Amino acid sequence: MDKPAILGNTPVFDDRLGIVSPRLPKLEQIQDPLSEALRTGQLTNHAFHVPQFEKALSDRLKMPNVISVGNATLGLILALEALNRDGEVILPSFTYCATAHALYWSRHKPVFVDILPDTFTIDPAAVESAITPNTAAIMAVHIYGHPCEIDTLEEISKRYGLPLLFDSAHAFGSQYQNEPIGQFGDAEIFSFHATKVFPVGEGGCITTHDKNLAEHLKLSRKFGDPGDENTRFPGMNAKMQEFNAIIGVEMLKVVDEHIANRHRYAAYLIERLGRLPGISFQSIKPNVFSNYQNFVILVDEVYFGVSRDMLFDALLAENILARKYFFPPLHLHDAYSDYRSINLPITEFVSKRVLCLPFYSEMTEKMLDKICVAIEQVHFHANIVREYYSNLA
Ligand code: T4K
Repeated sequence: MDKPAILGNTPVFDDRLGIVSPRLPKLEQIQDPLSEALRTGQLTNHAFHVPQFEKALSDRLKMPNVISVGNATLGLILALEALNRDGEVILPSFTYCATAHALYWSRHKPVFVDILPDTFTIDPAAVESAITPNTAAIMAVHIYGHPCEIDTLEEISKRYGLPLLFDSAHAFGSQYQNEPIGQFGDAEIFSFHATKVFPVGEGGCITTHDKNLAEHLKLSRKFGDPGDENTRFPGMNAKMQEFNAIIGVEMLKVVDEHIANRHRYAAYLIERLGRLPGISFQSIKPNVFSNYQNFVILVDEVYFGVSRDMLFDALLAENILARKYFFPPLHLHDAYSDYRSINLPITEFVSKRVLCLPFYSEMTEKMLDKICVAIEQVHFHANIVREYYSNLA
């Protein structure tokens, strides 16, 4: 087997392979509505395409209330504010910073808890142990598109009378027990960021069964103004733009095909990389359907031969830009330095080993093969790669 590029060989890819590569509509598919928006100057304030997109989302998610927002971070803040409850919110530390930062902006205090070792989603037992009289809500995250243990979380939320929110930023198109993600808890918040399975640029939406909550959210994303210029409360500007909704309407037509592709690519990678000692994967539970927002491997240095960080560098030398989502976990970020000493052993174990590989809605077999070859080469020459590292030290 060839030596890896980090030892001086030619990289497997000539050009840099990024972690994501959004598959967007072709210009001709959106030319008419785009031209119309440009001609009329109707660019925002829910003119035409945003309501049309919301209706299409509502049909797709089988949810009566879908409230589009400018991005998921704003959606999280609005949903947390709308609870109108002070205090602590229980959430995982193994997530993107936006989940916790939203608590800062809604003036809640984060309580970070551990995750499950197989799916990396929040551990319901840890949630229950963290509940105190100060708890205001639970915020769970469908990490990498894998739904949380929703039944157990909903049961806990009911038993303690606590609102349950889902950060569903990763999970558009995922399902739990054959029902679309978006149907659960008090509200779910999706991201349509360029890096997501369902990309529109910047964008997101909140889904809820609660009509009153939906009405409040519709007001709060638009300054608190129902349209008579008498604001009912100090809302913010969290509106989606028409351009993003135009893209969204087209993306909805292809998202299932994209997710089906991702399943095929994931099966290929699991079959091939699963042969390597020390490489394991996020478990996908039988009662869920993941959209495979990310494809992640866990690297066990003892069996694979090199650490996750060495593999990351070695892949970079091959022109493969993997990402360490989510390392460090949030309780080890400077922004949350008060939490540095909390004990989250599974979170720390996973985040030290996890590596997200480039993973797109459209990939060629050659691309997938080359990613595997790059990883296989590093494993095969692990001793020399380690030696290379110790010479650097
Ligand atoms: N909750 C969770 C659990 C989340 O993961 C996120 C966001 C949120 C909430 C908040 O959602 P939004 O408010 O964003 O709707 C990225 C994204 O910016 C962020 O949306 C995402 N999670 C997070 C996991 O990843 P970075 O800092 O890794 O992005 P960046 O700029 O390094 O881009 C990654 C790759 O994507 C690059 O290789 C290039 C490619 N890319 C990027 C952009 C911006 C494109 O191809 N097109 C683009 O427009 O954070």
